[in-house]
Amino acid sequence: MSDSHLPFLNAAWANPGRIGLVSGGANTRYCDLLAVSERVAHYLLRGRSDLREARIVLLAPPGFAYVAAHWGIWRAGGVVVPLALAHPVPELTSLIADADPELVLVHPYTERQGIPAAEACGVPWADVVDTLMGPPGTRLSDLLAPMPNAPPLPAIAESRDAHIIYTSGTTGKPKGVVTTHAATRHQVESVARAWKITRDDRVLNALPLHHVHGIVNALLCPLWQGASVEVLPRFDPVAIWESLSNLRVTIFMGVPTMYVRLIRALGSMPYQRKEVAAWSAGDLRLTISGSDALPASVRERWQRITGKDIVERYGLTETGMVLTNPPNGAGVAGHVGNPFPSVQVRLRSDGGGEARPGEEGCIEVRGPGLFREYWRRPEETAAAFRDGWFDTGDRAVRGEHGYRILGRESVDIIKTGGEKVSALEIENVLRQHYRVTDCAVVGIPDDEWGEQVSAAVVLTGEEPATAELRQWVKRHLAGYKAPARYMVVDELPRNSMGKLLKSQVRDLFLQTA
Ligand code: MCA
Ligand code: AMP
Repeated sequence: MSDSHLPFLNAAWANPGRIGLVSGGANTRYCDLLAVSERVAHYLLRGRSDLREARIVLLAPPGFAYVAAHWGIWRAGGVVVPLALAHPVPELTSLIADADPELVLVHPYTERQGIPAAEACGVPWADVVDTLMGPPGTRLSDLLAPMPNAPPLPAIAESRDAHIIYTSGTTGKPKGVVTTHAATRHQVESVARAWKITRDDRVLNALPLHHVHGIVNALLCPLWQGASVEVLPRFDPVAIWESLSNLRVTIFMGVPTMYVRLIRALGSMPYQRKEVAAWSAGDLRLTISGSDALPASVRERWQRITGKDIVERYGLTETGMVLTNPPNGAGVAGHVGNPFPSVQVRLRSDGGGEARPGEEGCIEVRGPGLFREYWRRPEETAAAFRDGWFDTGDRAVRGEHGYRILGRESVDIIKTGGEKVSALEIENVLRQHYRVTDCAVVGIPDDEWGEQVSAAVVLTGEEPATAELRQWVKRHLAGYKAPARYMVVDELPRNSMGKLLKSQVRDLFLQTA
């Protein structure tokens, strides 16, 4: 086998016989991941020596095929563009057009939406299982056979791009966040150092694999250390409790909604299974929550049930991980602790200078793990930085227990189930419905989802159309973006200049809750 000199492979080369991945009940050794990803790389190269940062869209559920394809794209010199399984065809088409890839890798599970979207963009597609893993019935031993005449894989400079990960912003359409191999390595090393992740760890990953949380923290970081990762194809609380009960899992990472669901699922289990499950969760070395604020009540309930603390941390797609409570459980509820190694954080006060301890400000971040640019958006990239510091748009205050997140500067950014959603993107889709003459989308606090996407609409015609509106949005955007709550109003609150007053729209929902 040839070595493509990427540091993320070092642990794989050093631990060939160890289990790297557990998926679908099958254990995969590091040497098997290396062998299959090498085949993937040669398939993608088709005789070329280097993909030279060509983008390859990866639209596959978490599992062996996803990981082999991810490694293969990197080893061939390509940029991985992971897209969400939840996107319907129009949204996928728009993301694929934006990424401008040379190939879309679909999977039997994603073909229905992936193929029409790729074809609408005129981009070739391939089935990651049939084409790269061999037709049904192909034996693993064939895939793992040496490729004696294969040319060497390219050497990849760390300054080259590794990922484009899409995230929503205040400007409507999602933006592609471009991260280099060097930045990804810094993100991984920073997480591994802060949480002391070693090859003896076993991480249970039930996160979607199109976000930094699922990809960098819960997949690449453990694989980089030579640890093993069990990936689940989707979040299923019962399957998670089973994995925790049956396997020697040491680390679990999730968004707050997942902990709410896990606690609820435990409540409906038979008594004996409940005891085993709670006992296994208490056996975890590390339980991490991030991507949204962890309610103190959820943390307390988890602690009561399992006897173990949830460690809360804070991060962004553009920066990787930024702040964390100590992994020994010494964090204080409502706080997200202090900066990760090699990450610099400061609070910009409303007056413009640096905020003093106890004074509110906007979080700014600097460090080697930051993204390089928003894909093909130079103006938005420039606007995101102030004197070399990235402006997160999140407000916080710093005290003796570290940072406490207070909320976001923009009312147009909503976090629901750990997913960042742009109110403007949803409003644009709602406005295209023939019954909608005006609308305002806001996030309303919710115990399960953090915030629930909610829409106030002005409609033409007599009959209410809210079920129809939800279907309309789901035809165009991922289901989690479709407002769950609607309010039909005669007009929306606006100031004398005609500007929409979103805080008043939120109040309308809160008054009717
Ligand atoms: C799904 N539904 C929702 C939401 N999501 N309704 C309201 N709000 C939502 N957020 C609806 C669906 O439309 C569907 O309705 C029904 O609920 C079930 O949908 P399903 O997709 O099956 O839900 P789920 O699988 O239970 O998903 C919940 C989830 C998921 C597991 C919490 O949202 C999730 O995986 N979240 C994690 C996201 C994440 O990894 N974020 C990290 C990004 P219907 O039946 O009517 O169709 S942030 C990041 O990476 C930074 C770096 C960081 O700090 O971590
Ligand atoms: P994303 O753009 O999807 O990467 O989401 C990043 C955003 O998630 C941040 O800007 C915060 O608003 C939010 N976030 C992440 N972690 C936390 C946390 N622990 N508490 C509150 N908000 C968080």
